[in-house]
Amino acid sequence: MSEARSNSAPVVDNGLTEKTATSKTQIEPKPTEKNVSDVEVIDGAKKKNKKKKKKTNNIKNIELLYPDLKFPEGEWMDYHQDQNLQRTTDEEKRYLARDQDHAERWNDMRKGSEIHRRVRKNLQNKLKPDMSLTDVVNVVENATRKFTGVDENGDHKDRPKSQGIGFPTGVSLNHCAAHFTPNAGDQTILRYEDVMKVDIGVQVNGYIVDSAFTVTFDSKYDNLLTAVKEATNTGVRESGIDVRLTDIGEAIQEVMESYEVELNGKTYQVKPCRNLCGHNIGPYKIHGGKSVPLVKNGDQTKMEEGEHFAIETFGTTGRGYVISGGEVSHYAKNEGSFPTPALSKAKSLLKTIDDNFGTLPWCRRYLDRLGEEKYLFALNSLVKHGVVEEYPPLSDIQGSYTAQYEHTILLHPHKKEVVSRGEDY
Ligand SMILES: [Co+2]
Repeated sequence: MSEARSNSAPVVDNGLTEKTATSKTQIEPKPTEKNVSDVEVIDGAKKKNKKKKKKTNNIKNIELLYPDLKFPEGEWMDYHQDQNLQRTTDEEKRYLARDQDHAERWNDMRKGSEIHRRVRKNLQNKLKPDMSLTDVVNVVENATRKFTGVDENGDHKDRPKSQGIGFPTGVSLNHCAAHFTPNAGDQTILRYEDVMKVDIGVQVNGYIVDSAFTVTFDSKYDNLLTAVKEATNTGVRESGIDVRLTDIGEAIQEVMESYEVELNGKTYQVKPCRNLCGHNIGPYKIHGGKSVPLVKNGDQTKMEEGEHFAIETFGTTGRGYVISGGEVSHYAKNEGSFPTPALSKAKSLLKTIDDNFGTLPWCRRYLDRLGEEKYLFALNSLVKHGVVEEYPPLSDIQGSYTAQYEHTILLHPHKKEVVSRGEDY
């Protein structure tokens, strides 16, 4: 998810990176017969062959695949900043002991990240032009529910907040940069020429892994994607304990703006979306209060030991500034205590929200599947009273193209861990 900011107040986040020269989030269109899917029947043509069956069985509670419940570590990176050098040398042992205090939390983050990698790989194997966005998000979310064991038959189905989907799956197209997910009845189709940001969240005990990538079928967008991937990797590289947020933004901006993309005979310098930000993440809170800018903005706030950040960047061929608009799908309950809603429908809706999401973000589709009906009036009343916050889609100008990459990083005392890193990005 991303954090958008008006002139004063930070709002949303987003970002990602790349590991190997071969990693590719650009999806080659594949013939339908090769798209044997694991969880979802995409186009109704269900194939009952052995290959499909085998794959299907791989999407199950991930605890069955890691019986010792120790999940793989992410990519380790040294702190290269001057003030962090001693952290990798003489004081390392002391720091390691301190790090052990958070061992369970790190393991939860690694579990969420391993699920994230598997969920996105499963999706990448299935994506093709002419899928509906509803099918795209169902592939992601059904796999997430299975891997976390909160699906209808899962081991953790009675504790919906213990783990599962971290926030609504973003599938924002073209000039829309963030916070689009289909509502019921949405007919939007993914086209060959689209640029789709896929933003996926997985949470374990409230620790949210927030990581996103961009999908294109047409290679004309390659430079745009490379610019953003490199900008996010730069943000990851520049992050560290005691590093000022403005300095990270400055480094991101420099890399992003060093790229150009030629589209339909016109050359664009890639611009960062200057009012979108990365963010730290708190337990059950996608936006922890600190914003990592994509430009030099003068924010002297520092990153701190033990914090957990989503480093995300957005590049655009538009004006580099997003505005909110369009039908809302994303919501989250605000923190704090509120008087019991007067409206009985609002009261029962709030109970559903408290029981299933707490302060995690959610979307209308999740209410639908919980059996809520005709809730829009009540929902809007909760929004009006400040109990629930709505997060509308965020878009640059019509006709522009935006891309996003995002990784979640952990600031351990001695090193940082790019916990969501995969072979793909
Ligand atoms: Co984010």
